[in-house]
Amino acid sequence: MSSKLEALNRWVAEVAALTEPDRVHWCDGSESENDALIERMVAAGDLIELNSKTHPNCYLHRSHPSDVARVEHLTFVCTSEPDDAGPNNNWMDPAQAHAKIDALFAGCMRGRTLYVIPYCMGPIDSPLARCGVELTDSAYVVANMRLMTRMGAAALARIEREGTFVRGLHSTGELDPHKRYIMHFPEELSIKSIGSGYGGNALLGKKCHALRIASWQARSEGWLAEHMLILGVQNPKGEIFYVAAAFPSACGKTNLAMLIPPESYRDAGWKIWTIGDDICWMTPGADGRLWAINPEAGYFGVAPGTSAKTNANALAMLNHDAIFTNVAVTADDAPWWEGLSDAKPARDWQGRDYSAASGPAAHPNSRFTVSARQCPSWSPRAEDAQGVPISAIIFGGRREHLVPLVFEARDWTHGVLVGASMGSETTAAATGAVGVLRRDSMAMKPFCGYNFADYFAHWLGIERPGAKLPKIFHVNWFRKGDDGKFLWPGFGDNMRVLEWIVGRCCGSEDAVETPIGLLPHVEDLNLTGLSVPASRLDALLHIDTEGWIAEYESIGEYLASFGARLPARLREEHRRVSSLLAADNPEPVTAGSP
Ligand code: GTP
Ligand code: SPV
Ligand code: MN
Repeated sequence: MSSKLEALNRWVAEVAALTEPDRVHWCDGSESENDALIERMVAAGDLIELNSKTHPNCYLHRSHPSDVARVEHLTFVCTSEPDDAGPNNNWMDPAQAHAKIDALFAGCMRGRTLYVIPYCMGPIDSPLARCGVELTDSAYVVANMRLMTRMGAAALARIEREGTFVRGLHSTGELDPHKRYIMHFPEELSIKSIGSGYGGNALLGKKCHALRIASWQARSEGWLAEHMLILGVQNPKGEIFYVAAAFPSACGKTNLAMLIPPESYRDAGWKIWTIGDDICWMTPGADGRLWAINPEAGYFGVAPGTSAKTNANALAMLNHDAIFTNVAVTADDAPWWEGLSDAKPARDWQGRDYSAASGPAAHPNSRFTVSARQCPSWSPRAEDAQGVPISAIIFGGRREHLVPLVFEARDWTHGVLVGASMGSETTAAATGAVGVLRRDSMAMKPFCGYNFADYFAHWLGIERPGAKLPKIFHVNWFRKGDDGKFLWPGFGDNMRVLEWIVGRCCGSEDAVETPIGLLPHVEDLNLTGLSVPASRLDALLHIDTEGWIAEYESIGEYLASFGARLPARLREEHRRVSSLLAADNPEPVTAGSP
């Protein structure tokens, strides 16, 4: 097979000449194609069939133990000018990068099949959607791309019509961490990834295309490509407010996107609708509002911690037609992970007999892949070609200390500063140390395909005459008390914070001004049915002025690291909040004091 688009045929031929596969397979996305692929993977041991009674059409994949997460240190943005990639990215000269990675691609598909995967990010008929083609030698990638994107014949037809597409070349190579690179060429709208078969390293439609390349395109075309979930909050009057939220990897997007409100809320008629759990593309509409689509068609979600108590919607969609990666299994071949249930794991994520001595049964970054439509709270608006209008943007991270449960930015400029200043303790979603506080602006540190200084300027520039922009908030579900335990119950109870946020958007909720932004009074939060002592609620909303002064000093140093390219407006906004904090300090530190 081939396509009607000569440019595509030529590229596939070039890649085949370089990588020397035994055969080339053009994916049509059909069920029969998927069935055949799964059958072959099961025969080869790449997939393990799970219990077909409790989990029909569910499979387990065990990735190489050295290939279990994104690799930020091996991820590059290759622009002609190093400053266009910025201090937030690893940079390599494009010609040098091509030479280095092409040497690894040479002959790497001998004995393998080269799969051609045409895919569409976003509803297939949406003007906001964009297409790509991934060439890969991994059948596991094909099966995942089929769930995560609109993949196959319809996407190919659109690509042939439009004539343009993002080019992604992927090979698992030798799965050798020393021969692993994830390279982006935004000026050429292309991606080359070798040496990993895992998640965002290998499913190129996701972080590589829909965030790194798309963020670059979005800047030049006047829209935003963000690491955000999208949900709809339906109130008892039946009105639905759409909210987008950016939290870093493994900080709660999937869980918030599928939230089940507490009983008292459900009884009153509240409901949460899920549009997306990881990526949001937002475009200013003719009415001045931001209109958002979820470019993905499935979820690649964190398994550990997912339970009937924390995320019943996720659990409900995982009992059929799902792929599990690096989870444990029980004696009767059901998937298992820490936090799921009291059942006992029989084999761990590496297939070894489970022993508590060899660490967690499921890898901390083990994941499930499943079609979005299987989610009980899936919103049909996820297929709306125009997207949904966004009323509020929420930033948030994992902060054990200092950062209150919720606050609201004064205006768009302040909101951009709040997003740019985000900090979060690192998680297992990327290789490296876990629990280390780092700046992760807009949760895009690993995903922005260009200089953060220019990205902040682009965000500020979204505010134009006539714009009706969403209000911006910051949340922290992860503040801990002196006992080292989370102060806030989180999960379904986050609804209480969402209600305040939506209320602020329509002017029905009160707030108190502080130097860092607007906070609810404890009594502004609906706490019906919640048994959290008043002292803990006070702690959750407490502002430690001295701690915030230190935080703003550290934010100032971070912003200064972007040099002269940092927008002056952001620097001024930082100065404005810093002086409010200084004025608020009950015991200002005077020079020369002991
Ligand atoms: P990526 O897919 O990596 O982008 O992650 P994500 O942002 O979608 O995170 P996810 O919702 O999968 O949550 C990651 C981990 O945080 C899981 O183990 C959750 O159980 C836990 N988590 C999510 N929400 C909350 C919360 O409100 N409180 C607490 N304490 N933990 C939470
Ligand atoms: C993340 O790390 O933010 C993810 C998982 O969503 S991955 O697709 O591996 O990037
Ligand atoms: Mn993510």
